[in-house]
Amino acid sequence: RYIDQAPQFVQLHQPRPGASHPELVAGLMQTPAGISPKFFYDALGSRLFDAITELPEYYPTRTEAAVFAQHGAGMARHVPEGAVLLDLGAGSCAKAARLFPVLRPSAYVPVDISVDYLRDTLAALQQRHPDLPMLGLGMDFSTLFALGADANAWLAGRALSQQPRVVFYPGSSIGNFLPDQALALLCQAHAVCEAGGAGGGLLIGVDRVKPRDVLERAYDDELGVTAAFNRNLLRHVNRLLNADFAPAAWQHVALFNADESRIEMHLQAMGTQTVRWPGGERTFADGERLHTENSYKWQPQDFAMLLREAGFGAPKHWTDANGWFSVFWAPV
Ligand code: AVJ
Repeated sequence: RYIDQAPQFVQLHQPRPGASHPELVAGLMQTPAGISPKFFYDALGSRLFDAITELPEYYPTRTEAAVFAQHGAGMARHVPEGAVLLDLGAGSCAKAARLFPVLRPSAYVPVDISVDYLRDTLAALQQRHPDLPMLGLGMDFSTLFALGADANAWLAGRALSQQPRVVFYPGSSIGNFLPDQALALLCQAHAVCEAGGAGGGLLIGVDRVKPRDVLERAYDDELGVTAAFNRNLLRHVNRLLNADFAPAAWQHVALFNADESRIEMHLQAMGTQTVRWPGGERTFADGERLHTENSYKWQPQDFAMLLREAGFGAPKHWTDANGWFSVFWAPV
């Protein structure tokens, strides 16, 4: 067969150079300063993240894959076939693609903020699955309710509105959110599932509390890929704001904050650093830190409670032999 089929694609929102970025500037002006981790994912940042997942120290991706490999059959007894599969933070779309044979989705709707990267990976995936309707959504899914009009019209046009909806949120990306924000996002995911046919739910990967040295090594690898990923944020900010961060003058810091149960990543100024952009500037003292990411590590019983609070039914739970990473199925 000769097929030249492009997936449908809706670009709802993307951080653009030249636009004003009040949220970004406000974070830079605060003390301590902070930048949202969503700004990691320009085209290079998405690729650096993919490289991180190959590192020996970065256990989450391969541990989660092992949980899916070992318990896939058990999961398939709960997760409905023929669902509309919504993939949050799809990135390379590889994890969802591995579920296609098991879940036989009726449509695939990946959502990612890194629009250009998603467009490329999705086009390749559509070639391999020419009969599976695919709709890419380029958006920041912390505003998931915006799934609304575009996606709903697209589903209605294919008579898929009444299929069950499975929200797939792997990789412990939920860890980027403060517990309150995580709850808000799960509530939105619940609303999205509830709007579809019966049997839907949320399939989500969550990283767990474990010994500090394992955690800190995973976020400060020997090759320095995570350090490059962290500093690349400054290159992205330079482009977005027309700012003049010198990435080489910032040291990568990753530490486990046990009180908050989260890995924190920071960039620490080596020497006094003044950063300028049209309309503003900020001076950082030697050793001052810019907070770039939280990655929460959950206890499974606490996460199960969060799912119930968000409105889901009693969750199913699978883990690996070490109890390092959990996958939950939370039915609507
Ligand atoms: C994509 C948010 C799950 O927190 O482990 C990896 C991002 N940051 N190494 C994580 C990340 C540094 C990752 N998430």
